[in-house]
Amino acid sequence: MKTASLHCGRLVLLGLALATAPLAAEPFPFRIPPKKPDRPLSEAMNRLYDQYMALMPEDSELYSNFRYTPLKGLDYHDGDGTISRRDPSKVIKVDGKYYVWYTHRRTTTSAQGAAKATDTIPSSDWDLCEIWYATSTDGFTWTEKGVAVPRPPKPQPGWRSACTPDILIWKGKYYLYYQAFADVSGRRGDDCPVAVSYADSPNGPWTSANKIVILNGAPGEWDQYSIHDPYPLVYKGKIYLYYKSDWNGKPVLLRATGLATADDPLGPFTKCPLNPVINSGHETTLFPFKGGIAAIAQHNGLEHNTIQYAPDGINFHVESTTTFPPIAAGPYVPDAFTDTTDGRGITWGIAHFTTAGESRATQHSILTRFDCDLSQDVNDPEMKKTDLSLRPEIYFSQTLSRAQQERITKETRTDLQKP
Ligand code: AAL
Repeated sequence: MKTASLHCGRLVLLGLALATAPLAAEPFPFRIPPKKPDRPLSEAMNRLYDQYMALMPEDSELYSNFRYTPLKGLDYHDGDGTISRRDPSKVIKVDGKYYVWYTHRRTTTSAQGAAKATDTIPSSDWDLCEIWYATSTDGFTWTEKGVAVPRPPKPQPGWRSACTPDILIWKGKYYLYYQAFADVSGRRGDDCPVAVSYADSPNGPWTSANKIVILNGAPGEWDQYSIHDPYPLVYKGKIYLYYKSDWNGKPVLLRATGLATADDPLGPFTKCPLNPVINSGHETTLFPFKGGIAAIAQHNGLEHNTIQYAPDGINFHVESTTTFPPIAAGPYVPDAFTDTTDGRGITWGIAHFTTAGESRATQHSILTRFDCDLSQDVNDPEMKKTDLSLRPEIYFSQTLSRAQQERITKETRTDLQKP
């Protein structure tokens, strides 16, 4: 009822505004004025001039569509579900080579759910995992180098599963932040904090800090159960570590992004008092852009499939909507750690698809390359197209469920009986 009365109130106010607004002297011009015209404007046209960096996708540095290319060089056991790679880190370049870290699962079966999980049977695709890494000299063909962070012995953080890594370079040292599961994912929920390991080289050896650096919130706080997708950047002289939490619980699980900052990679991290700072997304991707931070939010929330921008790294707003954004993207962000005040943006990276495999028995995740133009230094008009002209079969692949068909049949029968 509250929503309806709020909506009604807004309509009344809008009606009053329209009734009192001076009628426009003349119709809006054919050629879009480059600057906001001094005349009455609708909410939509006010927003076009006030909220966005550009007036059209072709001119927006924070709009892009996305293109995908299968990676070469990684073996998935013919897709039998026993190997999974997912949740890649950002890509870094060291001595003329690209590096990426990711969740690596190698188990005798695919994920079987919490009830059937054992010390060797995974509950989820990211259970019983380690962090592995791969290198490349072109971003398309990758050579797997092996384990970076193994599961440590119980009861060290991550003994059940170490997954969903991201990389930070700080004062010449390398830091891998990752979800440190101390229980079977899915037993209560996807509950975990974040731990960190460090090394002098991207090739390791990695030393575990053997401590939790991003703690779960206190009971009743939005991030009490899960600290997911740690995503460190260097901004304003500090480590800005963005993370996701699953909150609100049953019956509707929500996802949002929080921020914790520190002066030292091993903490202490201070959570932003305005958390959550992004109200949608899942494994949200972020990068320095001009003097602020940009984000790609996908999967969940009213603002999913949007590209957002926070001039201060905290207060994000939607800059554009997009389609088929990369999932769990780890972009190549050359200025991720340079504490830049003029972030140049991104053009490619690694992401994942969690829907590989012909059935649940073989379900696994695979890594993919994505390309885009969210860069001040590139102008690729093909990446600025909004109408992707997708073939009918893409749409027909989104079929009605049996329950939806039954509902529609019932509604249609009822409707046809009406006069
Ligand atoms: C991912 C991430 C986190 C979750 C699970 C593995 O997409 O959000 O890492 O725990 O799913």
